[in-house]
Amino acid sequence: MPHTPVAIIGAGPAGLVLSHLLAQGGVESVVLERHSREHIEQRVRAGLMEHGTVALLREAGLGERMMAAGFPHRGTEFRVFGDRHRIPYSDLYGGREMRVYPQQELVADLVRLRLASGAPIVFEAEDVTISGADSDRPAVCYTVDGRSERLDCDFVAGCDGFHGVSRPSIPEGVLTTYDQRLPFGWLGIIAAVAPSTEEIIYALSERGFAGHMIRTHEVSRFYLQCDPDGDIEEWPDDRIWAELRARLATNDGWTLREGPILEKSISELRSFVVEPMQWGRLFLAGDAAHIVPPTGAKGMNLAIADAKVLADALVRWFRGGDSSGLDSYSASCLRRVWRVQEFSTWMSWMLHRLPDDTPNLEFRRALQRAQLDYVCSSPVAAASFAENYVGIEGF
Ligand code: RFL
Repeated sequence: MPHTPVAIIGAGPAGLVLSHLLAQGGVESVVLERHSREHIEQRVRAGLMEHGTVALLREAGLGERMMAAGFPHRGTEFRVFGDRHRIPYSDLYGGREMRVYPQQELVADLVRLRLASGAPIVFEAEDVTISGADSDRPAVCYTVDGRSERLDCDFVAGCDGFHGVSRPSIPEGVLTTYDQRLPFGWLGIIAAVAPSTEEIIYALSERGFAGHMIRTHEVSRFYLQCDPDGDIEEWPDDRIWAELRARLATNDGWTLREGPILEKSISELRSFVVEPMQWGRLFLAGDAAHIVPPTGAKGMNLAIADAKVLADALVRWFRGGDSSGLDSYSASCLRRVWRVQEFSTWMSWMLHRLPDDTPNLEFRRALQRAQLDYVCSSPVAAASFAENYVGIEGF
């Protein structure tokens, strides 16, 4: 029966970074991925990396292409009813900068480096099941090319995202679940057009939120607040551009570049956390354990941070049987997760048009304007935003 120290389910940022850090600590692993290599290397998602994420990837020798092809990001713009306010977050937080680098590029780098080192990734692994996670002999079964396989292991890392199999394989009653849906949706588009800005724009207008994110010199990402239960068919391309123009309009003549829309989809803004992020020898990391509203651009960063904590803990266990890192894994990660949940929720409420059925609507809108005024005018408030946005050191 094949055996591996750590079976990793999922080749997203969490699973791949974990596999590399384990290998560097002398611990072998097998990564099982449901999709093909092509699929995961083209799946467009996040793009903004915290200062700490960049440092971690560089220290691990995984950041060469990220440094060559990505670009630095040091400030962000809050566009409030047409008025522009730049938050120089890097200057406000000790010069720490973020980096723009598309998630699928990072995934491609991590896959290439892992395969080049001769370490296995099983793509198109179907029907993955976990057994014995509450014993000291877990196993993972799966099917590939029509063959049934079984992998015995010492630990299972559930890095298979929000819709994976790891979390649902934990018996009912073990986990406490927190699940909150915000009353906002995001229509996200990818357009084949150079960015109209050098720094990310978060805009609030009478018509709702609009975001202009940056990906590459040729491709840009935009978001529009919409009904989370809305139908994408209601959003033809010309309506999307008209709405972006209206919501991003400034009082000083800024113009928006437009281009062909390559992809569009609607997603909800949701907070989800399970506690603890572990059951027996099954450890959850990344979106498998938590998702955050995308406003703060934190999902991928949290996934990589979990992978680092888990890798350090497993390496200590395999080197000398020290289980202290595994015992504290969940609590260490959850401290950061809850900080990010609070920040992303705060940012979401501050930047979206409140729904008409919000209780005490006019009062809440007045509070929202006061909050935006504070963040845009007080260096102390802006510094707090900067610390959270860049990623708080030590959390
Ligand atoms: P991932 O990236 O979802 O990777 C999980 C991997 O597990 C595989 N998998 C399975 N493999 C084997 N067996 C199974 N049964 C499996 N089930 C699933 C999947 O195919 C996948 O390869 O999770 P991970 O590693 O935890 O990383 C988390 C991040 O990907 C996520 O937090 C962010 O992408 C969230 N997110 C964004 N975050 C940002 O910070 N900024 C953004 O702009 C941003 N945009 C997004 C996003 C997530 C999106 N999704 C999930 C719909 C845009 C989108 C569209």
